[in-house]
Amino acid sequence: MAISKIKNITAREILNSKGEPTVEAKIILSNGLTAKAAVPCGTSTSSFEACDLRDDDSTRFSGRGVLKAVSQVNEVIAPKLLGLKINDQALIDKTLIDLDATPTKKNLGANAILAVSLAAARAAAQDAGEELFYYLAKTHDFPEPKKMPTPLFNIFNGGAHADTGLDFQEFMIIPSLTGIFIKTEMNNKPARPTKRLIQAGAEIFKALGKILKESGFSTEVGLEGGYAPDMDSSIQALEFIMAAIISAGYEPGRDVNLGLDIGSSVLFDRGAKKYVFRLDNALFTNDNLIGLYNEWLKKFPIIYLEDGLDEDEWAAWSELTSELGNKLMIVGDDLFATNLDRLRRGLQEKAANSIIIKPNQIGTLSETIACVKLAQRHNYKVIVSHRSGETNDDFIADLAVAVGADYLKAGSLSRGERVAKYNRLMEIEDLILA
Ligand code: 2PG
Ligand code: MG
Repeated sequence: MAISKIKNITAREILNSKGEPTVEAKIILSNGLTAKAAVPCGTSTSSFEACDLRDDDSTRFSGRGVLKAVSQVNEVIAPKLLGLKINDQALIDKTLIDLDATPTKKNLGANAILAVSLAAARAAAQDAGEELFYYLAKTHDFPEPKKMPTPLFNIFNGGAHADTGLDFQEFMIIPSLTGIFIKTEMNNKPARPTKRLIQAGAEIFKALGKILKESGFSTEVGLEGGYAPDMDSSIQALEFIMAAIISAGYEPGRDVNLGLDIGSSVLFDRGAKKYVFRLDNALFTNDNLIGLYNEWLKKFPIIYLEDGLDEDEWAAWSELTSELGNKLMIVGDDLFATNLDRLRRGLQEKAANSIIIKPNQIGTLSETIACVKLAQRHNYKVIVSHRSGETNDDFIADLAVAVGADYLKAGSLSRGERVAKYNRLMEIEDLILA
């Protein structure tokens, strides 16, 4: 089959789920097929992420417009890529990287670059007449996708993702297939395991809403669709979640475990080298915090701890991993920023055992996949993740399945831009198991 070439590339400014501008790119192929991709944007971003290009024009969107990034696609990127074969993702991404020529992609903007890189992959899959997850796996030398990632549902939003004073950023529930099978399916494997996990997540989310309401708390949601009430402490939030799991008919620790994204970099006072927890009215050193996590592990079925420490406290991360790494996933997000160099350092220093993968932290699909491969070679658990500012683009669901990720982290069971990813995951499961 003849491979199509890139005939046209255009970009436009659209809005993300925070009501802020972002970039959407569209590619038209020589055979007339078209594909689009839109990029997300973080709130509690790592200092080591690739840079979005913003307009800095205070007369529009408080300076957050992306018209410059759009024009980088239309005027600078498009002319260089026209005529390239759409199936050569490596060349497309290399051209983008070389054209930008900065380590942080600040010239063209990571938002401009990623929109084109992802749209190209989608166009190539269409050109091949294949599903995106299948095409990505095949063309990047992953085994044929058979295994689905476990979803991580963030049902309480705090930190920089809500205005509630809850210091920790994300409280997640992690339904476990083994537990749920034993309890509710009498050892019969459900025909569609991912659907069953998503069902459990949604039931617990609803149960939590009911309990919060009955207890006089708000059921408004934060940036990622999790509840965001004013709580007295992080422990109280965890206790509410435990109650919701039970009320929905599941058993904590067997059917459903817990995960936390502390988002601790935004709490860290670098001068004083202390974490400032306003809600608990406390200052913590790295050691205090590791001790606190240790205590919590005794009380709650926590199996996942993301950004438990500041993004540049390498020695403390190594200590955390050596103390708790055999009991739970120590997950680097801001720490690694989907960056190969930072992951290499982490591997050397035994700083973690799991990594968050966010394409927009690094800016191209090829670099994202290189980071996944290095992590997998070292037996790291891989979590493909959304951002707090999302669009309805569901590319990450396909990416997670294609690379055989252990988890997909896409927020709560509410807000269209969050459930879009879970809905695509269920669609993929149907395709794989058909
Ligand atoms: C995180 C992400 C997504 P943000 O910290 O893991 O949940 O948040 O996109 O704001 O960086
Ligand atoms: Mg995080």
